[in-house]
Amino acid sequence: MSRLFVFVFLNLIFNKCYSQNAPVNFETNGYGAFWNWKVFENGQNPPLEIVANPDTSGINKSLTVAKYKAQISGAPFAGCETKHGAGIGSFTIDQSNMIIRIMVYKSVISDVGIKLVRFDNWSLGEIKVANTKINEWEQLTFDFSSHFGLTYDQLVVFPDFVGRSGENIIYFDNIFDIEYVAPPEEPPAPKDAELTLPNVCSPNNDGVNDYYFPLFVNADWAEWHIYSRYGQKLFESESLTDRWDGKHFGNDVPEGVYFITAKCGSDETGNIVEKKSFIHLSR
Ligand SMILES: [Ca+2]
Ligand SMILES: [Ca+2]
Repeated sequence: MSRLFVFVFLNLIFNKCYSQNAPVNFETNGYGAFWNWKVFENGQNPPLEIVANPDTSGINKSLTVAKYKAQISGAPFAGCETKHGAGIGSFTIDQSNMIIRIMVYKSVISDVGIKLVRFDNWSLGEIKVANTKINEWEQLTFDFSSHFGLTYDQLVVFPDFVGRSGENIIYFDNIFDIEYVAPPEEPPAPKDAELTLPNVCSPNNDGVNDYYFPLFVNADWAEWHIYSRYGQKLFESESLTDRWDGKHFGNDVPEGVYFITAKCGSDETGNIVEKKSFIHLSR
């Protein structure tokens, strides 16, 4: 055996024994899915199952998660635990891991407990935090800063720390993971400009159709002209908000048919819409 090989081998052993195997994400290539989890104080103690994520639409989009069936006959402190020295490994609480996170998906609001246990079964007891949401993934945070410097080799999870009136299914995942930060929301896709040309105008001050104006939607610019049936330009505008009052040089134009040509566009999408229409003007 070469020295290098011995060195690498010992290094592997060392890292295996004295490091924290985290995050516990129950993925095929991650940690937790193939550990020897023991369920306790939970009636017949149905085993912890590793199942497909029941809801990938929320903050936990991973493939697999742990499923715990808290039994009606189980104690409030029913839970599951890793084997001493295996699974989670052996680790010391320091700055990097003193805030412990877990994601849970529950159908009821109840405490979740996390307990860390030393090789000789000594422990400071669990810290409990209740979920605030039901039927969606939520990340819970446990402050273990008062455990600073302590070394543990067992992880215990109490998924539903409460007296219960029925079986509660609890999914959990991503223990000892980093804080979940929601990705920034995507800005809405820009929309094309739209143009509608009404075909009536009745400038008689009765409050109905007294002004003529094209209807612009999502437009950044516009250009529109109104002509008489003889081709005389009576009104022109480069505004999205102008209105024609049916006058030309201050005088009412006669009733009859007029023409409008209009175009508008969106700077964001680059589209341009161009339309022509009749206007039936009456008073
Ligand atoms: Ca997972
Ligand atoms: Ca009118």
